[in-house]
Amino acid sequence: MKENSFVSADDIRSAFSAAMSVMYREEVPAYGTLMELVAKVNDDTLNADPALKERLDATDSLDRISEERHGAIRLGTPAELSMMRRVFAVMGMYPVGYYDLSTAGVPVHSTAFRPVGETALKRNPFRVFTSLLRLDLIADESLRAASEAILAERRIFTPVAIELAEKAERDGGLDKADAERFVSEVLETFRWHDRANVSADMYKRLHDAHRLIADVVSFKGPHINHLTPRTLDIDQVQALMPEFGIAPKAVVEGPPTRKCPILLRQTSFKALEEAVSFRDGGGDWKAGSHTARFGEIEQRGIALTPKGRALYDELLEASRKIVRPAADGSNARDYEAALAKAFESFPDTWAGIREAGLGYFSYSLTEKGLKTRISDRRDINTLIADGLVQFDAIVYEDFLPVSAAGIFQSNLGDGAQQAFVASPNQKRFEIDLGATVLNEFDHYAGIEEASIESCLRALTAAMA
Ligand code: OOG
Ligand code: NI
Repeated sequence: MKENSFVSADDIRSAFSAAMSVMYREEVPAYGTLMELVAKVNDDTLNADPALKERLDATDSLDRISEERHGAIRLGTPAELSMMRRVFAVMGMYPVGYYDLSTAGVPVHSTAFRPVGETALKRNPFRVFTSLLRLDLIADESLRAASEAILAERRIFTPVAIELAEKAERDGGLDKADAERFVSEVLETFRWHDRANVSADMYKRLHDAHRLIADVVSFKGPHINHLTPRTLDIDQVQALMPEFGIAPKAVVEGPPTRKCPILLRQTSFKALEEAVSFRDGGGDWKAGSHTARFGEIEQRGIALTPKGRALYDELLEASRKIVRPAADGSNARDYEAALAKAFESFPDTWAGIREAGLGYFSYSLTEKGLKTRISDRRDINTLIADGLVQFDAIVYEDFLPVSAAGIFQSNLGDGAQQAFVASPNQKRFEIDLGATVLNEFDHYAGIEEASIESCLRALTAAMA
């Protein structure tokens, strides 16, 4: 049989994230400035720490260290969400995790489309945090109906993008020419449109109901609202943003600075007010503005077990009971201090985290283990004590609802926060998505178990 000439999903995703980066830097110049700052801080960090450089060189692609790790979009209808799932699948991105943001005053629920296997993540970890607007949380019935009608009219995918996604599903992939066309057609969905779909009056009604509703309903498509490169020193980028002429959000979301990083820390520059125009009847346009797009940075640490995550949630909440970060940054120092204090009870050595069962680790054979054979299956702690097996943290590849809410909030304006009745509805989300989402905890546990199993298999195998 003839070898197929399909481009790998990983390569399509890489091309897509690179194209998106170029487009977004053109659309939002402040994002280009953030990228420069991140590259500088990453360089400085690596130069100051040769051991870190060596370690990253062995495990990551150093030359791509400052590239985008994620972006985010907000969709309006179930049909958009399920088509988006099919489009992302062509790029090897699958829905992982369910995030309910209604508790945090944002009328959406979300998943993250991301590569799943280790090879795919290494090749290019780009993911897209994807939210679906929940009109069911909007009290005003007439506004809800009007929003539904407006959304029902729009087509966020080009016909060619849909056609190529269908072709990829049918044939099992895309050849080079189709893959290139696919990337450029799909990019159209994420493009900014400065001409709104609605009148200024309608925009105001939507905006008064919730800024996020205005952002989703008023435009032709789900413009990418931020991209997020990886930084090796998030505190340093946060501190330097003002010097580079960009305004950081008040505080870094997530855990405090630690020796052994856990989960995910992220911060952003505040969304920019941009000129848009509204339909003004008879083909005329009326000038106005809209605030939605920003730039973010992230730094990742170890994936936590349910026990570790519960401790994280508990400590985060405890610190926020002492100081709730104000949007204007006025109590940022106090918040950082309260957070650091609360997290003193979270072990800060890899061995401590492992022994307490708080994090997921990947196990491998030591030099001694490689030269040793055993006749019995020992438990993992014994193998470590015997010096046969070592462990490395598994990196958290997902998101955090409290942090995501903080990112949403600081970019929806610092004004009044709205309260919704908490109403997670993963079932509904999955019906709309047309698939179930992967449970991130099961996934990390699976990686950990597989690594233990492979150590045991090697150790108990017959000597060659
Ligand atoms: C998404 C915010 C969530 C993150 O990094 O937690 C997010 C949005 O503003 O649409 O991207
Ligand atoms: Ni983000």
